[in-house]
Amino acid sequence: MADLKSTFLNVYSVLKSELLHDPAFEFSDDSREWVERMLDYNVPGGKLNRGLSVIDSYRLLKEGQDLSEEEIFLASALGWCIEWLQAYFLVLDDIMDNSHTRRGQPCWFRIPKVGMIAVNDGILLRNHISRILKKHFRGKPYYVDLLDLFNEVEFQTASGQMIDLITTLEREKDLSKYTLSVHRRIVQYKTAYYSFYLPVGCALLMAGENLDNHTDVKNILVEMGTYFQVQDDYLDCFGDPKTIGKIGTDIEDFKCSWLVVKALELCNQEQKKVLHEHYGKPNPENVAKVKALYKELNLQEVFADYESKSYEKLVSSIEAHPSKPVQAVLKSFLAKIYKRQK
Ligand code: DMA
Ligand code: MG
Ligand code: MG
Ligand code: MG
Repeated sequence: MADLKSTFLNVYSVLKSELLHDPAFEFSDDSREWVERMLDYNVPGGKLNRGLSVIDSYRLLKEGQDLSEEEIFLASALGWCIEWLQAYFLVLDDIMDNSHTRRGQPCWFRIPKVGMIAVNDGILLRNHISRILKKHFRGKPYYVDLLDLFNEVEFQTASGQMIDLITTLEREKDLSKYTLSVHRRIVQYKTAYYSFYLPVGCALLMAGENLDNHTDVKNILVEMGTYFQVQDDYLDCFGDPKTIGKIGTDIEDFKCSWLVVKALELCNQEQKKVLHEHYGKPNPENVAKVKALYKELNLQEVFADYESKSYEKLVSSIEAHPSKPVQAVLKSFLAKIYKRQK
């Protein structure tokens, strides 16, 4: 495992170096240094779960056959494309969410020299994906499907971000529209497709599969991604910032978080007043009031219950899948996130 990760990180260095010498642009020393610093700051510092799982999944689909060096390199390159996509969305997400920290360091746009240059850096990160795919996959029979998959998933993610953002519009603050079905729609689009379906979709394409034959796999992964984002919402309030590497802003930002949806379901009239008064305000006193209410409503226990039920449901839908290698892919993914603290 440690070995896989170091192989994976070596591929990062190769891809970075290729991008820094991309013949389509005449780099100056300054611009090359900027891009290198921007990449090192934003791309490789996360858990790398999404990226590594492309290699894992591909290996499982190959049912124990030894992978060639080329196969490992290509699966790693696709893994990195997902990490690049993630970096692109996060750089912009942190601006829009007015966040402070990410992966244990200030958000990229918070660096004084960076500021709104971060917007263009996000666009560059997005373009790097196409550059990597073109360089390494243009000759492959699945190249068109790969481009199509990345485009489709990017569109779904951006649309998810859009509904996340427009439900929190300042002028229209209205908690009554925060329901489980609204929450589900947001998280399915903003998180599940790119975090769960995309890595497995990449592995399936590399293995020569047609994605149209795998909608059942997609449905299970979208379910898993929904569970993953509920964990993210939970950790935003109850996680340890040192462990998760970011300070939560969902309460301040009036987000349609799983916690506020559950709180609205469980609260009495008086408690509802507290929510209406304090949710979505920037002061620490307001945030503290909301957190106290969450504790009063026992949301930690409600979450623990949701977590074990989701796990059981996922396991049974995975076990109902006809293919053993596909089951192995899905189980390995689930094991990585069950009861995660970060
Ligand atoms: C993140 O949702 C979704 C994308 C596409 C980046 P979020 O704002 O809850 O993420 P985080 O908690 O990491 O800021
Ligand atoms: Mg955010
Ligand atoms: Mg966000
Ligand atoms: Mg979050």
